Amino acid sequence: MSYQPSCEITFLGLFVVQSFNLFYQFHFQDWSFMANPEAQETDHSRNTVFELKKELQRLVKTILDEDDYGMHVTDEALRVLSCLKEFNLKKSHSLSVDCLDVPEVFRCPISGEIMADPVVLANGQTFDRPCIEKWLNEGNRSCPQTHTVLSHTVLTPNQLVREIISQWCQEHGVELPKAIQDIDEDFITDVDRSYLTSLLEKMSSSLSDQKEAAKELRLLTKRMPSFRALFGESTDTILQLLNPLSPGRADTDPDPDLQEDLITTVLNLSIDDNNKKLVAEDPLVIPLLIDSLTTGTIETRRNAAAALFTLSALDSNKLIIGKSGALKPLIDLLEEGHPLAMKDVASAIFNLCILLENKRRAVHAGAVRVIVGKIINHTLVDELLAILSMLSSHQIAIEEMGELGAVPCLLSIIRESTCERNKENCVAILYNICFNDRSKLREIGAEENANHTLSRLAQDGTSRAKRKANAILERLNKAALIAYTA
Ligand SMILES: *[C@@H]1O[C@H](CO)[C@@H](O)[C@H](O)[C@H]1NC(C)=O
Ligand SMILES: *[C@@H]1O[C@H](CO)[C@@H](O)[C@H](O)[C@H]1NC(C)=O
Ligand SMILES: CC(=O)N[C@H]1CO[C@H](CO)[C@@H](O)[C@@H]1O
Ligand SMILES: CC(=O)N[C@H]1CO[C@H](CO)[C@@H](O)[C@@H]1O
Repeated sequence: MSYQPSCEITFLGLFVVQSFNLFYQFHFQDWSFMANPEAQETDHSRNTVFELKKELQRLVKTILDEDDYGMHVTDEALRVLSCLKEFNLKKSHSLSVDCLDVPEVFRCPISGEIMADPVVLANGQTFDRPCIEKWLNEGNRSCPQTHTVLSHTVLTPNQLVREIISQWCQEHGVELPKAIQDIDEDFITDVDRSYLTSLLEKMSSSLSDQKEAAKELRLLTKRMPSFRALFGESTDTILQLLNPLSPGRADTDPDPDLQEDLITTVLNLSIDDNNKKLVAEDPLVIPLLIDSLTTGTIETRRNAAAALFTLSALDSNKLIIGKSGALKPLIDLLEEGHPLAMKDVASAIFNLCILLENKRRAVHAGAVRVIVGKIINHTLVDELLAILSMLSSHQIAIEEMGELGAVPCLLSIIRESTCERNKENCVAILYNICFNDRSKLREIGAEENANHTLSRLAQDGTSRAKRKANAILERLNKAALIAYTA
């Protein structure tokens, strides 16, 4: 197992999948456990048998060698034997799970069985759906595990845990228990649909009605993916939702709580892949989100940035968002440096700058000055180096970095950081800088002669880092700036 699910992951559910995409982009790593090499199944069961035999050997040795071996040792030996027998009998790749060390977190806390349909309860605990439904249907309104009273009884599928369990089962040649089919979905959506309609109608009503409905919509779109999907059914729903914030109505600033709830609802709507196009192409939405980067509570501003990040998953949306002028206010918000908002803002900038035109826009909006300043101040270094590395293919960006003293800063990160990805980004940026500016090449050469930073990286960096470091060293050598000893 290369991956252990944690409580945070189960709780954050779908949004985490989004963030993992980002993580993936920042780190350019293979999220290989999601790819399913089915061909390895036979190998896995062969490995399982091998493990069982080794385990048996260990147990038998204990029994033979030690006088006071405990009862549990013989029990374990019996269990392993019966597993081997089962495997032999079936000659199939499907072992019963009793034969394996199932990670505790895969088991439903109620039944103790592997979860076929993991769902998240209101307090963030994960259970198998049939078990927790039975519990709730019996009239219980508390969490079976923590005994906290539940604020509601909506169950949210935990896709990530389901994915991880299914992957584990494949790897171990275990058949995943079949999930009991969900209750009639049409019925749910019919009820939801009329509820949504009634909430949206309140958006044209009094301020207190609007506020109450917005709170409810924020909760529903946060907790129920089916509710998010409902918004995708018609273009009018978004329009109705944002009615209180629409430019015609706003002679005064919107109520800050109402604005926060509505913008957060837009964020959570946008998590649904099927909504991304619809939401971003509504002429009202992107300008409103951009506006919300500069007005309202910090939560509003942060969620507006997060919504822009989520929506920018589509290239066509990256274009719309960039064209609408989102980069300048995002960079201003980054510069402002509110710890709550920084990460979402950096994610949005990163995603948008994948598009060449947006890279240019970001550079013209002063991204380099802000980012280099933050990195020098040791703020959000990992994320910002990834952005800076992306921008460093732009001529003006390179010149600015030189002027801002990026070179000694990047070299010191290579010297001191323990993060390979950061070192790689630093050397990639230095590579672009030194091919552009001879005086900077000299600066790098002086550091190299004193500290051998690049030579060291060329020996034990990642393969991309080695390549870049060697290219710089070669150039330094040609320019007779260092005594090159490869
Ligand atoms: C860096 O930190 C110092 C001290 O906290 C602060 O005065 C300065 O404005 C910061 N610079 C940037 C670019 O954030
Ligand atoms: C070499 O590294 C030290 C820190 O280890 C640093 O203070 C010094 O400035 C570096 N030398 C040059 C020429 O950059
Ligand atoms: C209806 C009901 O109360 N069901 C269960 C609720 O939780 C208790 C334990 O806290 C169970 O004993 C009940 O069966
Ligand atoms: C507070 C809020 O409503 N925002 C939520 C939007 O949805 C994501 C994912 O479900 C949550 O993490 C946010 O808290």
